[in-house]
Amino acid sequence: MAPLVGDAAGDGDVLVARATPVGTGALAIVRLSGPAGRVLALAREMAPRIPARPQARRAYLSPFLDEEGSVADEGLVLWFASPASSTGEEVVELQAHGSPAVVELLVASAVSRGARRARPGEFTRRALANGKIDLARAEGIGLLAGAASRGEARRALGLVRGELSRKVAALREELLGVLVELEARLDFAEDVERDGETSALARIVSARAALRLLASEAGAGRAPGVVPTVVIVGAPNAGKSTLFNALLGEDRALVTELAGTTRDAVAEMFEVEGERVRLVDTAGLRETTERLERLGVEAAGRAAAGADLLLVAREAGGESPARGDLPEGVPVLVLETKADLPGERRDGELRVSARTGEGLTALRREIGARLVSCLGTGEFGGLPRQREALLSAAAALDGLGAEGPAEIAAGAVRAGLHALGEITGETATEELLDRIFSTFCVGK
Ligand SMILES: Nc1nc2c(ncn2[C@@H]2O[C@H](COP(=O)(O)OP(=O)(O)OP(=O)(O)O)[C@@H](O)[C@H]2O)c(=O)[nH]1
Ligand SMILES: [Mg+2]
Repeated sequence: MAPLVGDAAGDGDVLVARATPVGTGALAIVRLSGPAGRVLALAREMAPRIPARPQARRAYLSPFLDEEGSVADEGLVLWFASPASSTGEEVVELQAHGSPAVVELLVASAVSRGARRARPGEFTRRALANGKIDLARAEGIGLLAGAASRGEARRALGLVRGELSRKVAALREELLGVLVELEARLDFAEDVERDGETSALARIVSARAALRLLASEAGAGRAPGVVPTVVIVGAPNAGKSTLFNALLGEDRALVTELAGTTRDAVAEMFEVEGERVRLVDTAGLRETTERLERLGVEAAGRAAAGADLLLVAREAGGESPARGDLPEGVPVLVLETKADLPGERRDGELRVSARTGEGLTALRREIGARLVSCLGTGEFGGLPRQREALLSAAAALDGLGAEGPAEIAAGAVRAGLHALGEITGETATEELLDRIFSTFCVGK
């Protein structure tokens, strides 16, 4: 069975849902989607001014009737004939006035006339089932709706526009070609030249490299809404909290001339180079017997261990934290703070003064550049699932040698194709689709 044509596409129900956000606004759109003929018939009961033979995509002004047939509102109606619609089915959109009460009346009116309230993501799922979009693009739509920064929006849009889908489709094509070649060799072993074998192997090796490259373009594969964490650490009084406040543009953390001011790890969201980042200020690292301060130092260690980037603040002429105080494996950017004060300079360190603002622009740029490795260099956002599928496709192709039998190579290529199909949807199971679409909102 083609896995995409599951119950979501085949139940024959007319779906109804609000397509615009909850709350008041100038307009609210109620959308209906379902089998050809049924949607129009139902919509004409609700909006009697729709002509019997409407023109697709033309706006008609009509009263909108509630369950009892009383006029609940008045607005524009658009009819989209199947398959030239967002879901591929027959679609009607009612543009009502943006009151939640009116929207509910209209949805209830549609339900009383035989429609069913759509489940989260169900419209998109039908679009997927009808081949209007592929799974990677559908996920992009979900991400774009929730994008909270320029960077997130850009990467989600990359998915929506098919940046990942196109590359995955090209790799699938290539692997299918290799499979044909390998299977020809299985069928007509004697006839195939030795050349054929090396060509299949070379193609597998380069497809594998392309898969790994694509995975790195996709970045660390963050779940939506999980933003990178940048943690400021350093000796007491190094100017960490002042820098934290300067980056945020507000006096969030306490600053005093006393060493050991900060105790709790203080976290705030901020945007750097168009990316949302969680910035954390921490207690100065030092040996101490004072109980509260020691708790603060321990909290600083925990925050540092979970960081995607550490900003190590060091006063000009001051001490850097000992290597042993910093967690292993977390990228470090050493900063010389209080650059407005005289002091011994060290080459190659970024100099900043939270007091005068010197170096802050360069620091923001540098943070942005360092985060690329976890956010991805590609023009699309790699979801964890997509990145894992790319890597498991690559892993399936690992370890094939020129001497190996063609059956094994063919099996590996099939496994690679299966993993890639989970990105674009060809091999996605109902269970996977359920999981993905359950994160969408109703009306999508
Ligand atoms: N001249 C100058 N003074 C600064 C600068 N940044 C911080 N200071 C001063 O240095 C002192 C310590 O600053 P904090 O930001 O509290 O230092 P901290 O690293 O957070 O200190 P702890 O929380 O105690 O670890 C304060 O008196 C600040 O005014 C700077 O860029 N230039
Ligand atoms: Mg502080």
